[in-house]
Amino acid sequence: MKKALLIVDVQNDFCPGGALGVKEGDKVVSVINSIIDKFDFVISSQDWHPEESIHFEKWPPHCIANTYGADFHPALNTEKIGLKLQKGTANKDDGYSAFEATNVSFSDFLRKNNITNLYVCGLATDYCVKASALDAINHGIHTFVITDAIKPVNVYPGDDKKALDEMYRNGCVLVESNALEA
Ligand code: VGL
Ligand code: ZN
Repeated sequence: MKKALLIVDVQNDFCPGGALGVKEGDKVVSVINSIIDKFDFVISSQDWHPEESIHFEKWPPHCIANTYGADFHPALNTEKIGLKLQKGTANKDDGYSAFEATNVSFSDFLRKNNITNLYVCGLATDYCVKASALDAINHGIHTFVITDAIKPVNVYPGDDKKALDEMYRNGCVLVESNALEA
């Protein structure tokens, strides 16, 4: 039994002032930094879009590969990250889920490293956190969502509550960071 932390899309463009800034998106950083030592593995995902994508028919352009907007928030402790996933790299899909990473197979990594428990945090609750958590459940992983280490886009008010509900109904365990064991 190994446990891994998945840090979803804690990137400049999803933080206040960014191209798709999430309200208080930067607030997850200190929470994530405070729990990062509690896991056998730390994995990040990054939205890593081409300049042109059907994704940008729904969203303002953001997280273009190899730009400042696609970088991690500068205060995020990235030292422990052992696997960096890049997703949304094609121009014909959204690539919301970390399991859609194209640079490496996330599911192979989980299997090869006997990772049975995955703790999901980051941005945004109602898109990439949700898609990644639901995919993890579908891969038979015990999936936990750290509720004080996520923030929503909330295109429609209440999308965050709906997303948490959907994750819970599908078997995700909702936990707070202060309840995590060492
Ligand atoms: C995301 C909207 C568009 C996310 C990515 O990381 O949740 N949301 N692209
Ligand atoms: Zn995106």
